[in-house]
Amino acid sequence: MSLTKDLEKIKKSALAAIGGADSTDRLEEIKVAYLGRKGELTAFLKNISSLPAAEKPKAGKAANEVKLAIESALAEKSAGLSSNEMERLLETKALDTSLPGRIPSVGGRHVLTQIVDEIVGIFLGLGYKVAEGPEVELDWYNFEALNMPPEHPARSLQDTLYVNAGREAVLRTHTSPVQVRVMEKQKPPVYVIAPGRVFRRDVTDPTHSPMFHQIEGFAVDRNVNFGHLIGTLETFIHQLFGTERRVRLRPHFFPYTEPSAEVDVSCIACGGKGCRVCGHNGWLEILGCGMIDPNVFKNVGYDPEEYSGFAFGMGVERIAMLRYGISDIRLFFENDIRFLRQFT
Ligand code: 2U9
Repeated sequence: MSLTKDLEKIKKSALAAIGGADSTDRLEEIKVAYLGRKGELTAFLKNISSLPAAEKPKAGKAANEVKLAIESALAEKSAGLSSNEMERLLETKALDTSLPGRIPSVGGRHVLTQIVDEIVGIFLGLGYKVAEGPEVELDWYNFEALNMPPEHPARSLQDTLYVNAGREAVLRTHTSPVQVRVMEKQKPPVYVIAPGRVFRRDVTDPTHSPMFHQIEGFAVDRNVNFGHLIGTLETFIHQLFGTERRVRLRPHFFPYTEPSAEVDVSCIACGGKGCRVCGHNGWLEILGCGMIDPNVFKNVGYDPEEYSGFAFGMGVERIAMLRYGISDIRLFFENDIRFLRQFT
């Protein structure tokens, strides 16, 4: 009899407490007080095992009924409190669910990075490897090894930014030193592409910047000839600008290649008819190239009787300017988001 009374008391006080709870936190406290590990009802349930066997089933059943009643009262009250609390929050915190969300801004690769990646991708497809090297170079790698002796005009003070008073160290004026370093370390065959920043003592204007980007490439193997060079560059130009482009070479001079040539592509804006982009002559100059001078091979310990090779170089900004009709190189480096966003 007293067991039933005890149970009734627990149920009554639990339901009263639940009824009076004014927050979900309070409700949680009540749940622990009755149904938790040290809760009142839990203690009662534990006691059942010490009852005489005849009383156990009845007491167990009654206790379970009370447990179910408390649980359902808790659930009902909890649902009510939660929606009240949400309403209160909506009122007090003035959450405006009609306000449009902020669109996260997505970054993108710089237009020059995109061009470099594209060009490098084409040469990776042709079996070339990528090499990089230091931007501060020794005179040997930037000039001397490339067949540019001390009095050569290409290293005049106007062109080169020297790093120390003794002029042994320079900011590299091209990425060719990367290839000299590759040849020093590796025996042919080598097929390498070298992208990177280069520096020249130029006054900034719409087509000149003291820092710009180059991609150079070279191939050294047995029996490499000028035909391989032309075939490689034509394949590259067709992939970059489209197979409808024509390619022409004009003789030129570079200290590190012999023979040398400049390479033109039929105008990518007018197709060769003549327009403002190509200066009304139908062609755009985009590359320099040639067969690597035997003196360069001797400087890195390659036997020019055994090996031959070709090299080529291009300015990344120039290619981007032609492709997108950009008339001022400085736009690439000002980081004006309105300019950059056009290319992402
Ligand atoms: C080695 C031997 C030869 C790289 C070459 C050019 C021709 C070239 C210019 C294009 C526009 C530089 O950015 S630019 O001003 N480059 O015309 N570059 S052949 O010749 C090499 C390189 C490395 C060992």
